[in-house]
Amino acid sequence: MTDRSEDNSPSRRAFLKGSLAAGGALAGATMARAEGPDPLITEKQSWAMGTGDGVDATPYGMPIRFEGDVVRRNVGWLTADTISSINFTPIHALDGTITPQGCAFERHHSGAIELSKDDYRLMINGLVDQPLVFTYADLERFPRVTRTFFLECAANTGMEWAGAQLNGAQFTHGMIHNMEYTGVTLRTLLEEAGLAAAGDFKDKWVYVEGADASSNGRSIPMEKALDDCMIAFKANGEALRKEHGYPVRLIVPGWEGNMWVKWLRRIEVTGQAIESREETSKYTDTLEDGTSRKWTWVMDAKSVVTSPSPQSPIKHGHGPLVITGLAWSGRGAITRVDVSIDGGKNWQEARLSSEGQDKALSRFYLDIDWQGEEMLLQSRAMDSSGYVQPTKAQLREVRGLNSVYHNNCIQTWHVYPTGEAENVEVS
Ligand SMILES: Nc1nc2c(c(=O)[nH]1)N[C@H]1C(S)=C(S)[C@@H](COP(=O)(O)O)O[C@H]1N2
Ligand SMILES: [Mo]
Repeated sequence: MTDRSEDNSPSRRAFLKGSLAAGGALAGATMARAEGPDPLITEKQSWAMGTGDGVDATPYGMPIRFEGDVVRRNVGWLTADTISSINFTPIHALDGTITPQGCAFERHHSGAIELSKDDYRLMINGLVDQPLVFTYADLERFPRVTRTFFLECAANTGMEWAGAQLNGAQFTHGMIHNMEYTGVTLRTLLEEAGLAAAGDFKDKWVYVEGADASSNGRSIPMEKALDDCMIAFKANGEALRKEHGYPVRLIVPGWEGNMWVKWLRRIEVTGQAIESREETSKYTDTLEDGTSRKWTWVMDAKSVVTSPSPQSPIKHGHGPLVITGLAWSGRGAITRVDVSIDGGKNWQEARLSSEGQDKALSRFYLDIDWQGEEMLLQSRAMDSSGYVQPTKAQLREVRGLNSVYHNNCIQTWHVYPTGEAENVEVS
C-alpha cells in the first residue's frame, strides 16, 4: 500500500472524509494504486493451473487453515481445570454481529455433556395445572420463533476491576456470543401446562435446571419467564452444539449468561426463589462496604473496540484505519456508540452497521485517517433506555474493588505509533 504519511494536507483530509461519507470510493482511489508489476497479477499461479477440491471433500465445512488461529482460548490460571471453567470468543478476529457456534465461548460447571434427542426429556412441574413431560419431538410441534440475542457471562471483564489485567479483547470481553435462536417461547410451554394454579404471577418464579451434574439451577421471576424467554433447539440455523446445550437450552434475553440453562431438563413453577448456589454464593455483587447485592440479572449497556486491539494490531501503516467494535445492552437496543482516540477527552459518533436490535450485539465502525499518533482508544455505548456506559471510576464508586461480576465499564487500548496495542487503565 502507498505510504501517504507525507501527504496530510487539508485537501487530502477533506477528500478522505468526503469519499468515506460517500461510502467507500476510497480504496479504489488511494490504496489500490499499482506501483509496478505484481507477480500475483502477472504470473500464472498454482491454484489456477489445476483443479480444486470436489464438492464432497468436506461434507461439513470447517474454516480454511489460514484462519486456524481464530479459535476459542482459555486462560490456564483462571480455573483449576477445564471441566469447571470458561474459554473466550475470539472477538478480536470476528466482524459483523453473529458469532459462529464453533468459536462461541463455553462455560461449564461440570463439563459439556452428550445428551441425544432420543434421551431428552423436559419436565414442567410445581404450581401448574398439569405437570407435563415433553420429548424433543414434542417441542418441535409447538409454534416456532426465531430471534437473535447476545449471551454475556456475568463474569465477563471481571478480572479488570482492580486494574488492566488481560491483554486482549478476547480475554477481557470474550465471554460473549450472539446467535440467532430458533425454538418455542417459554410462555407457550408454561401455558400448555396451565398457569391457573399459579394465581397471581407477580410473586411467582420458575426454577430451571440442566441435565448435567452441576444442574446449574436458577430462579427466574415469572414476569420475565412470560416475557421473552425461549426454549431453543437451533442456533444460527443448525442444531445447538453440544457445548452450548444440545439438544435444548434456555434463552433469557438480556440477562446474565448463568441463567441460560443448557441441557434444560426441568422447569418448576414456585412461590419463591430457590436461592440456589448459583444465585447466592455466586453471581452476586460484592459492594464497596463488603455486603453483597443479589438479583442483578440484567446485563447493562457495554461496548469494546475489537480492532485495533492487543491481538489485532495495526499492520498497514499510516492512512485509512477502520476502528471497529461491538456494543450491547440487556435493557434494549443500542442507539449510539461514541469512540474516543484520546482517552475520553473527545468523542466521535461511530456508525452502526445496522439499526440496533433488542438485546442483541451491534457492530460499530469509525473510519479515521491515522498518521501514527498514539491513541487511547475507547468506546462508549448508549441504549434505548437512555443509559450511558460508565467509566471504571464511576462503577467503583458504587462497587469498590472487590467485585467480580457485572463490570460494564469503558475499556481503553493504548495504541502505539508501531500500531501495537495494550490493555491500559484510564478510569
Ligand atoms: N446446565 C448448565 N447450564 C449452564 C451452565 C452450566 O454449567 N450448566 N453454565 C452457565 C453459565 S455461567 C454461562 S455464562 C452460560 C454459558 O453458555 P455457553 O457455554 O453456551 O457460552 O451457560 C450457563 N448455563
Ligand atoms: Mo457465567
